[in-house]
Amino acid sequence: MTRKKLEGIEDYQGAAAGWGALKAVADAVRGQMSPAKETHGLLTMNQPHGFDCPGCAWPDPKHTSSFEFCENGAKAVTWEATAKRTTPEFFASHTVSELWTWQDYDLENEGRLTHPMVYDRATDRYLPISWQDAMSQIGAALRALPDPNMAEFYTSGRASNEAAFLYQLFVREYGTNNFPDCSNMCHEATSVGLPESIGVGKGTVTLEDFDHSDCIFCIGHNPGTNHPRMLTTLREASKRGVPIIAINPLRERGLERFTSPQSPVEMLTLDSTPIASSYYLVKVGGDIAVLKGMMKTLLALDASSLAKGGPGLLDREFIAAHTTGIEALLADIEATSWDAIEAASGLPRFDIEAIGNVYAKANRVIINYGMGITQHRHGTGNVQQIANLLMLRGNIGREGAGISPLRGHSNVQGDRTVGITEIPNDALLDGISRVFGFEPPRAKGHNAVEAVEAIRDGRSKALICLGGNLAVAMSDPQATFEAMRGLDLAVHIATKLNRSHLLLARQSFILPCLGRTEIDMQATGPQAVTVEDSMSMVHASRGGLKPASEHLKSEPAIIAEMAMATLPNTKVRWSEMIADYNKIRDAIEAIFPAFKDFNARVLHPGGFRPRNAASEREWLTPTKKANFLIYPGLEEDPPNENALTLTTIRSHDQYNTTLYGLNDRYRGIKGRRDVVFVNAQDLAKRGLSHGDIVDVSVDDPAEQGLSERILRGVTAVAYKIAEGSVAAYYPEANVLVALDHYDAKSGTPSYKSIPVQIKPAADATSKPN
Ligand SMILES: Nc1nc2c(c(=O)[nH]1)N[C@H]1C(S)=C(S)[C@@H](COP(=O)(O)OP(=O)(O)OC[C@H]3O[C@@H](n4cnc5c(=O)[nH]c(N)nc54)[C@H](O)[C@@H]3O)O[C@H]1N2
Ligand SMILES: Nc1nc2c(c(=O)[nH]1)N[C@H]1C(S)=C(S)[C@@H](COP(=O)(O)OP(=O)(O)OC[C@H]3O[C@@H](n4cnc5c(=O)[nH]c(N)nc54)[C@H](O)[C@@H]3O)O[C@H]1N2
Ligand SMILES: [Mo]
Repeated sequence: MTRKKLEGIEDYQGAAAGWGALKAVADAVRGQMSPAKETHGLLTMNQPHGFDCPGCAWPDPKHTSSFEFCENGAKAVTWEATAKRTTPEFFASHTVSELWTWQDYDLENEGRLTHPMVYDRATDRYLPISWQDAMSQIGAALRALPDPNMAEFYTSGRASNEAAFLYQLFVREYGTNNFPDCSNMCHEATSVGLPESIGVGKGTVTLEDFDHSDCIFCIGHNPGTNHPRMLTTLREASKRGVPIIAINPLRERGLERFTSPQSPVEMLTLDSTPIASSYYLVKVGGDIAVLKGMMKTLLALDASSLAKGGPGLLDREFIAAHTTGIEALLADIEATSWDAIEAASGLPRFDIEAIGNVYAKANRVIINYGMGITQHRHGTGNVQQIANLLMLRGNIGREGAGISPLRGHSNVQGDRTVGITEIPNDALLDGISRVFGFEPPRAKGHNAVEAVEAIRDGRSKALICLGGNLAVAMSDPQATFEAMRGLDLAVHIATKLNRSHLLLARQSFILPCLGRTEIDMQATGPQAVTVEDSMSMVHASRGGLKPASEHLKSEPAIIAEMAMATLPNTKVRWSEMIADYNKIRDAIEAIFPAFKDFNARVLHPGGFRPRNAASEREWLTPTKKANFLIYPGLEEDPPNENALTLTTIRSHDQYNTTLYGLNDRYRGIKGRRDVVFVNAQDLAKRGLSHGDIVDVSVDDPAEQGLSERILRGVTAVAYKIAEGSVAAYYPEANVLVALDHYDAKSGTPSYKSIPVQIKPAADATSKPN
């Protein structure tokens, strides 16, 4: 089929990374920083003595001798280490009402925040304020709330272990467990699902396991964009002939072919390494069906092996010694028909049997997964079916095998480890009470959706944000924005200006902090912080750049000052811990046994891995076994033949709500984001064609076509995407996600599964290109 030529939309022919990546970095660097800084910053990234890349949570190889080049890591660093500044003069010349009309990209592109600011209603501007005045006003406002549970304390996953630990300590001494965090919108289905299955809410593999694996699955994640350093690992495996199977509704270039910038030969010869050996375009939301189909195939192969007198294909020793629930699982798989599996997955039985065969033949399997699995109404069910599939062949807790959730933010996993959770366990609370001598609250707090609901309903009146852009990241901007404008107090600890800061409360503050790349100087000298990657390695991070402004404070220091200003009778010696972060780590060690000898072990280049019981086949579940768990049925929403299912995705030029630019190179999109990716058949069925301007609206039978949730005037792009599935960019598409559209078990918004209709744009004034 020849395609219409459209402005900014073409087919991308190259492999992932390669020269295009180098050029993209050069472009980003030119726009943001001075050359001397750039070289220093990039060269110390992910080195044993440098800073941890704020890009993603993929681990570093043990012996990092040369820095691993990564386009998107470099963009994250240049965006933070930019030479641009958002100063008091900037705020003086723009009212907040004016800034509200700016694009998100333009707000952050003003550069680093330099001064603490307070909103002034009379002039509709943010004005500079001293740290001391800001803190005493914030402390007074928090003390004035009738109940500490009327405040929400949000965390975004860049915060270090030290910052996150102090934050949870402050908030619990203040008296609440209201810890909405970005993890609630991300891997909560993992944090809730895996403890029930295997007793820990984290993955069980290490980077070394990839060297020993003989089969790797990539389900619902896009490593070329979101975990680019993973491509190096996948490339090695691919070169060893390991089958790599991608299950994804979109053809993603990073999963297909990769030119390694680490390989001079590939760069010079324009050669590339194929990544996925097979690629299956599952329907959005069809993963449970594929996983059950694979289990069905495995059980059939097992039965035929046994019938021929063979040993069978299930790991019966593992199942007997280590698990419960196998009978119920077998009954559920037995009762699931191939017709239903084909309908829900969009894949023919033949394909699923082929994947099941590869799985059954391999001895050491790793399954990686990301947001394509977790951000669904059945996200927890998805995660637990992955665990089931692995457990059937004993693929958990041995070398070269295991479950590998790819975490999002560079320290989102560590933040959880050191206590950022709305559902704290007794060990954590007893530890706090033993070490610090106050009684932390025991009642469950709010997750991210519950926090926004409480704010909307007026039950919560204060919002403190340790980083992030909660209002834009959250579903339902219509409801969320309005809710946040009803707050009494909003405090944002941030590096850059974003839309959440412009949703004004009665009192609003912006507190500028140091970034990862910068020197953190305290009374005893420059400090290091620690982070935990996707594979649970805890390691140190030391910034080397001069801070963006002399008025910046570190996140731990800001939290400590807020605590002292809020809690006059605090039991915690905040100043001592800020003077020397080793004391924060001592306190972490005193509460969490896994951090024994924290300060000594973190000095080890590459860090250390706190014990992961499931990796050693110790199951910290109530049954003391790993549990096979059932998800009834295959569908997450009632089937509706006319609706399409929309998933929301990240472009190659974005970090969550931060847009570095408007290109999405691997998907062939240039200079724009107003597109919806649709299968050509689905376009034809609706009488539409590539390039038509369409409205995407939520298919809500109750609203009978009167849905208020509409993404207007986007260009339909015919794309290699599973039939029945469509995709649009996050966060623009959040207008289509209702606040109550989430996984009932984990509260994770189902950003990846929204039933929609696509129709020619109502406003036909915008002509197709
Ligand atoms: N450069 C960069 N790096 C990042 C981020 C970033 O924004 N930019 N964000 C960070 C964060 S916080 C996170 S959580 C991670 C996110 O990393 P990913 O998990 O890769 O996130 P998404 O871009 O949302 O993409 C999910 C992938 O799942 C596919 N998908 C969508 N729906 C389904 C489905 O129903 N089933 C299956 N099998 N697949 C589906 C999409 O096609 C896409 O390829 O990346 C982190 N790293
Ligand atoms: N539709 C849809 N919605 C989604 C998703 C999706 O796939 N689809 N993904 C969800 C996911 S996985 C996540 S994790 C959330 C992300 O939600 P958040 O974590 O809240 O959002 P970010 O865009 O990462 O936050 C960017 C802001 O963080 C601040 N910042 C950057 N670095 C630092 C720092 O070092 N310190 C401090 N204090 N601030 C800093 C800057 O001010 C910047 O503007 O979005 C969720 N929303
Ligand atoms: Mo995330």
